[in-house]
Amino acid sequence: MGKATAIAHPNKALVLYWGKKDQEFFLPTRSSLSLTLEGIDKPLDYFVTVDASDKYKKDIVTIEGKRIPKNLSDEFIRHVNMIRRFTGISTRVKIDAKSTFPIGAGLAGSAARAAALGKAVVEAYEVEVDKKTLSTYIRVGSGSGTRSTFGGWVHWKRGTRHEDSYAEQLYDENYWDVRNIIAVVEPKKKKVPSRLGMQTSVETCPKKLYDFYTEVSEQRIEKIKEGLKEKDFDSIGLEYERENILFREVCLETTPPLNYWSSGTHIVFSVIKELQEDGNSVYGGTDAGPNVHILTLPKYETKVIHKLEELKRINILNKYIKTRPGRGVTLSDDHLF
Ligand code: 2P0
Repeated sequence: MGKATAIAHPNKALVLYWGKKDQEFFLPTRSSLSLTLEGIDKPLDYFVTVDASDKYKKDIVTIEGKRIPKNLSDEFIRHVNMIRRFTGISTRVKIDAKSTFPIGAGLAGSAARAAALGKAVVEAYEVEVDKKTLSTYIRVGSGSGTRSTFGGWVHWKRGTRHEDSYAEQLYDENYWDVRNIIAVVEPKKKKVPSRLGMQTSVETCPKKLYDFYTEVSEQRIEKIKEGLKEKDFDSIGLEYERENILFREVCLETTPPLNYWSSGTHIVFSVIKELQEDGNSVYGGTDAGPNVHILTLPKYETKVIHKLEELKRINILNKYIKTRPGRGVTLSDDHLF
């Protein structure tokens, strides 16, 4: 038993996770594929330190040394309790976390948090697990977190039970220098949290549409895998946009409708269309929020930034965050306490 610190990054799904078939183990209804992200000008890191010791009579959770609301600390503890179930270790822990994510950027960070927490707990408990198993331990903290186990391009296979719903790295962060520029749009109102939103979609989206959404993920992943192999950026971009349209339809056909977009989102997409019409390889997608993740290549970056600067000047955009393929979860000697 000891102290361990892990650093993790968020990821952006190109084929999305939106629904669970098991609420306890976070088994998804479909497979997904993502790119782990690292900040270019500023870090996008989530740090978690875990100290496991018999000296703690109960679990303690803080963020930057401060107490946090019970619902948030319960999230951390629920995740640790799941890992206790898998490892048979019951030692109490003290946890502190720190994020360098920009405030109000709509990067919920739940994926990075779960990845850092899962890795730090396993290390503090001195349990030896391979990365595939680690990804399953992370998944039970936050579904999307399983993909942040690895750097670069990652496939989360939906599987049928806890052991076979895991993440697998397709290509690491050095395979291909692409850009994901996050256009941070002013939200019109607070969004429905992903966990609740996706469950509502599973329960209320017309079955035919949701079944199609589930089934199409495998062929979409295959197409993106082919595109990655050939480094065919436009074929990946087209699948990404198609996926985004379908995700939006699933959200809007949910009852009550989940309209995550705001007027700024529509404007960013029209700017992306203009850039495409001018022959630039620039593609957009969203998460469960109004921000647009613009996937492009370094050679188009200046043009994209120029357009986003214009949108900032007229207050359509709050800011933008430049990211590139990032590393998977790693350990650090720099403990938070
Ligand atoms: C994704 N999202 O694939 C999708 C796209 C949001 C939209 O995974 O309940 O925070 O912790 O498993 O992982 C966000 O959901 O939900 C998410 P839980 P999570 O990235």
